[in-house]
Amino acid sequence: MILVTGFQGYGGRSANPSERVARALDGVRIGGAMVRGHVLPVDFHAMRRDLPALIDALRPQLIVSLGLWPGEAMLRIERMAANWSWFELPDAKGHRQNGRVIDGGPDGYLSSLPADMMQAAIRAAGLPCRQSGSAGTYLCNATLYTVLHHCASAHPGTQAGFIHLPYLPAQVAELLDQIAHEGTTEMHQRADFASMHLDDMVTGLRIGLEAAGSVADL
Ligand code: PCA
Repeated sequence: MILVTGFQGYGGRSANPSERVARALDGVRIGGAMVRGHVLPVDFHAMRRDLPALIDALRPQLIVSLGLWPGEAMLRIERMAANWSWFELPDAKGHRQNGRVIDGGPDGYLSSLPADMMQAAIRAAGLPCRQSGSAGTYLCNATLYTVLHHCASAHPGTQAGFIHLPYLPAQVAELLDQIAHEGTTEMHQRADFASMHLDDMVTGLRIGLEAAGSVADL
């Protein structure tokens, strides 16, 4: 089975595309495997506690976690996770993790997804996709680190990684209204207005999972 995780909304945003995509992919069949979509709260301690337990319970062959990266213009496959958090925003419980994701863990992990293949397949379908060398210092990086750390010790055969998503178009429309209403920032000061339609995100993810699944031999 394939585990796809998404996050609830955070930072005052009405929605999180990663939640919508994880729900849309739940129950989809990729190769011989079924996708299980799971939505996590934006809560550092809950993620650290619940995600390894979920992986132990489901024993997926492939894990792709998803999150929003405001301003990103395309599907963005993360290549690495750092054992460092610097939460600019408090999480849903008001916690700001500033320091290690896991005390005593290695400084970093590389994603075990076949990122080049996934990127090529997604682009061949006419959808924009790139790779990135940093998942940031907020909960998405902590999530990727936690998954890779857990798989390294408990599930060494599991392929795991993270894909950041752009805003949904409706979120940018809302943001534009909000900025105009506040009247404190000029449009040209902002660089976070890129968006992608939900259907394109879901199609891109499905194609990426098919490419990864062919390597994982699902
Ligand atoms: N994006 C945040 C955390 C939750 C989400 O969807 C991040 O990039 O860390």
